[in-house]
Amino acid sequence: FLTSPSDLGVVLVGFSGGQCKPGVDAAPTALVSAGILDQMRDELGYTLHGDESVQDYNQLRPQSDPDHRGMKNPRAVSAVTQGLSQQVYNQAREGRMVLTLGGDHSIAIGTIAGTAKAIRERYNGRKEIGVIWVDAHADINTPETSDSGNVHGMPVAFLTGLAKSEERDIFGWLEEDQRLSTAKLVYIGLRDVDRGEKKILRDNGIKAFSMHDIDRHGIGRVVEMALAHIGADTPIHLSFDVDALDPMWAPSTGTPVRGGLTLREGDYIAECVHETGQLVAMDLVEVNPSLEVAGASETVRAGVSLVRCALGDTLL
Ligand code: Z70
Ligand code: MN
Ligand code: MN
Ligand code: MN
Repeated sequence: FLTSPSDLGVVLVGFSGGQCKPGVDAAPTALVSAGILDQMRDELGYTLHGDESVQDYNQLRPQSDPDHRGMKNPRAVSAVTQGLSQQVYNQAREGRMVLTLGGDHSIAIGTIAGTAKAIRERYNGRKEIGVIWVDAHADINTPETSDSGNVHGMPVAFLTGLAKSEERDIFGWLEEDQRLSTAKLVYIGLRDVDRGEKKILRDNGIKAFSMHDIDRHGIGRVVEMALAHIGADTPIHLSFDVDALDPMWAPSTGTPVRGGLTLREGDYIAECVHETGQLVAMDLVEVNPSLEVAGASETVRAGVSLVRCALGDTLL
């Protein structure tokens, strides 16, 4: 595939403005301290690119940021994700795999916008990315359907154009070549989806595998069906919210929901995506080491494991 197999662009995003709980901005530092980048370099053999010091994106606050259409911190999240889209695009444009460590899931507005644009350019507009969104939540609220106003519950709506904005400084910067087709999106792990989101998923025929589907078919069949939906000729952006895992393995996250994936099921998804050879970018988000502190190191370890699996760690 047209991604240099050994070059990894690293983007570390200490940002928590897409939701209300502080601490998720400390995740990149915790993951790096746990050795995630050293392992990529020394064990998986990647050459790393990008700034390995964690950027404090919480500093990037506009002077005044009142709620807009119910969204909290709209200009801050918009500014951070706009910058990120350029940062990820710059890495992907060089043919590198891009690994982004968040941060809350609002940052995917930037990362996916960046990959979407780079891949369209790489294939002269003849190819689009597919996204595998592994999460307990669908994160597809529009500002109008959202009860919380937290933008981390809306990234997929903005990326697909289901939510649009005329305000340049509130996601109005998103252009057509940075967007994702609803047909090229698939969810795995859903179990806490708002009513308005269920209607959006239904009305747009979006492919989604809930925990119920995993119970019925097993993780093996579900991943097979998810990859079949994306298609073998499609570059994949894997956006992995650690809360897809059961709180038993990932307790330190903002919105834990019981009845989730086992760590092995999460790792298996990541391994299968790696095996396709189609992976071009991965996000790992919503690790919050300041919540359920006793389980923080376990949550960080789970995150490291997911990234290792997606980037090509093999069992044998
Ligand atoms: C809810 C909302 C959400 C993550 C919570 C929750 C969204 N649907 N996403 N935790 N990662 O606020 O829109
Ligand atoms: Mn999420
Ligand atoms: Mn989630
Ligand atoms: Mn490999």
